[in-house]
Amino acid sequence: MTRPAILVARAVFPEVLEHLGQHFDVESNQADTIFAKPELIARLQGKQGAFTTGSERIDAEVLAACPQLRVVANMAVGYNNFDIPACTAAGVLATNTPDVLTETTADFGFALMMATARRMAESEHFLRRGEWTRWSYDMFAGSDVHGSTLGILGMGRIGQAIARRGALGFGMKVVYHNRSRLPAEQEAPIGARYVDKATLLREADHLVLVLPYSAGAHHAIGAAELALMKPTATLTNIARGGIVDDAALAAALREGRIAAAGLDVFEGEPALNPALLTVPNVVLTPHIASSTMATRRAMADLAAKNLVAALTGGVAPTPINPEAWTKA
Ligand code: 8YV
Repeated sequence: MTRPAILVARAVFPEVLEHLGQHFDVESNQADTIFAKPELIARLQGKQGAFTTGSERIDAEVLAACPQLRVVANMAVGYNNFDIPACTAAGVLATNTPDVLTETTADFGFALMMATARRMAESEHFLRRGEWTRWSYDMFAGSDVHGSTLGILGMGRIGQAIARRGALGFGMKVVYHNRSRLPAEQEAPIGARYVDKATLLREADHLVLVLPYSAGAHHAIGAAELALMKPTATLTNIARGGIVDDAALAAALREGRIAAAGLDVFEGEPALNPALLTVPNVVLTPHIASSTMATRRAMADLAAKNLVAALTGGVAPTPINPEAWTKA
């Protein structure tokens, strides 16, 4: 029996490649080239499966050019690189990696929020430049995290994990906005209060964005939203580039309309809006919120598990569009 063929579109743990090799004919990319669309299409020819990351866009054009493709397994919880309706229409099962990265990503979101509130990057840069010559009473005075109001936009698994850290570890009051309100039994242990978006923006001392990207979430935080925030507030984005209007944010930071921002994701990343590099009150990290060795390995393992199950007659553990395969 011929084995299914798959493309692993980016470099991955060698152990995961080896595991995939037990089930599939694998074309790998350990050189980690990022394939432009024509090359991605060319490499997907004859492949039933693809192991992807956020850098591979699977859209109607790719699907039409690769009619033998049956499964696309993303090594990420977010899947805005997939056109899900197009995948479903093409009978292509799409999978992602929820749960395994929740706590790690929440740790990072909380750390980035704290680094932002306490001006860690800005003060470290000052020190490295050799500018620290004496103590002064208000040197890099930031704002407290403990006891303040934590605002969460997007109260999914990661949002709830950040809220738990804030409420239970730091005595923060939690306000949140989400498409739907949490059941009372999930709100109660962390004292989370559901508010409309404008109230969230007005009340938060530290606002953390954890919502998935969709066309509707594009520039969910722009100049008008930033204008509602307290001038002492911080904004942390660990969700997706494009949810924040980075140009509007850079202007707000420069003009002191909010105190500071922590950003792990950017519009058009890995390129950055150059204005963000010129404002001091922003902590910038290169999309690493899920990046611990254990969690990246768990994500890769889950993506591999999805491919193996789906292409060898099993049931993929974390499908996004299970209906893709149940339709006639
Ligand atoms: C990934 C992420 O590292 O899971 C997600 O949605 O944003 C990150 O954990 C990134 O998407 C690469 O696939």
